[in-house]
Order: sequence, then structure tokens, then C-alpha cells
Amino acid sequence: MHKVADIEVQKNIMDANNKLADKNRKNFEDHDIFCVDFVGAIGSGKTSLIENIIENTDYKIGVIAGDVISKFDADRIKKYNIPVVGLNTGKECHLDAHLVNHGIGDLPLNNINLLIIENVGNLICPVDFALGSHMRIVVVSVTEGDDTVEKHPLIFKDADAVVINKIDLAEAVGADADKMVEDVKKLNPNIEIIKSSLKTGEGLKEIIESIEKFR
Ligand SMILES: Nc1nc2c(ncn2[C@@H]2O[C@H](COP(=O)(O)OP(=O)(O)OP(=O)(O)O)[C@@H](O)[C@H]2O)c(=O)[nH]1
Ligand SMILES: [Mg+2]
Repeated sequence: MHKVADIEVQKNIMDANNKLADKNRKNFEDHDIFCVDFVGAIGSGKTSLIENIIENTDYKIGVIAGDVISKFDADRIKKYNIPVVGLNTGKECHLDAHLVNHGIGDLPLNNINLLIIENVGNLICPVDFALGSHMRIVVVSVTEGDDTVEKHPLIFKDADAVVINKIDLAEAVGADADKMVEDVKKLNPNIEIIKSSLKTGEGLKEIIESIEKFR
């Protein structure tokens, strides 16, 4: 009995989130904004990737940075003098469409053509929560271990592109980045997978091209 009630509640929450995500997406489209969200493991390089995209493209970028209790990532982005909103999730391990909807309200949407949303570092919780983005990129790195993809399949099944970052450290940590690529392909055969190092700049051009293609 209890289990049936739980499933019903969960379904209602998901439906409500999806409706709000659609509303967010419509809002982006009304303002000619392409929205990408970055999900991935803690410390995999999501904020570093945003910084690199800001430094290496001419987009009018806005950022929503999700963190559990701090505004660290938003503060890192502020030095670029672009619109940024930091969202604290409190105890929650993911952003949702409702929080993003609040964040959008603090952004000058007419002055942005690429909105990047950084989710809380987590490979499990964000999976079910659409935010309204047009493209979802998963960022993992070799330092989490080359079994990360196998252990967290769901997030890779729904993604539009995958970045396997920190390949400069692969040898040092004994990780096989090509194995990670093969593991993603097994889960999502047509997805674009890019190996990168934000220390050396390898793969950055391909990541930016992937966003451009998706647009
Ligand atoms: N060696 C190496 N270090 C990297 C690379 N990319 C990011 N880092 C470092 O990894 C650390 C974490 O990077 P962040 O960009 O903060 O990672 P994040 O995914 O935003 O982290 P959370 O928001 O806390 O989940 C920082 O010290 C970065 O300088 C890389 O390609 N190679
Ligand atoms: Mg970050």
C-alpha cells in the first residue's frame, strides 16, 4: 500500500518539474537563448569548462551555478563580468526546474545568447530533473576512476554529449580514458564523446564545436 502511494507522489513531482522545465525552455526560446546544462561528478571540471568557454568564445554568456551551500562557483564566474546567478540547493543534491526558474528571474535575458547551467556535482540525483535546457553535457574525469561510467549508467543514457576530462592525469592515476569512451558508447551509441584536458587545452575546441553543432 505504502509503495503505491510513494510512486504516485513521485510521478506528480516529476510531472510538475517537467512542466516547469518546458516553461523555462519556452522562455529561453522567446529570448533566442540556447541553454546547455553541465552535470557530472564533484570536481570533474564543470566550472573550469565554463571558464574556458567564456575565455574562448564570443557568445554573450550567462551562467547559473548550482552549489549545495556556497556561492564559490558563482564567485569564480563573477570575475568575467558576465551575468551570473548562484543557486544554493541546501541539502538537495541536484537543481530542479523550479530553482532554475527563480535563477532566470535574476538574469538579463535580452543580453544573453548562451546560458550555461552548472548542476550540483552528482552523477545520480540530477538524472530525473529536466531544467529546460536544450543540451545536457555530462562532465566526468579520469580521476574518479575509469569504472565511473559503468557504475552510473543512467546519466549517460540521457545525455547529449560527454566530456571525459583531466586526461593529463590519466597515467598518474592509472585510468584508461579509452575504456571510459567505450563504456559510454555501449550505453549511448550515437552520443558525442570528447576527451579533454582543461590544463593543456586538449579537446576544448571540440567541446565548443559540439555546442555549436547542437545549436
Ligand atoms: N589536471 C587537471 N586539473 C583539472 C582539469 N580540469 C579541472 N581541473 C582542476 O580540478 C579541480 C576541480 O575543478 P572544477 O572546475 O572546480 O570542478 P567542478 O566540477 O566545477 O567541481 P564542483 O562544482 O565542486 O563539483 C580544480 O582544481 C581545477 O583546476 C584538467 O583537465 N586537468
Ligand atoms: Mg563547479
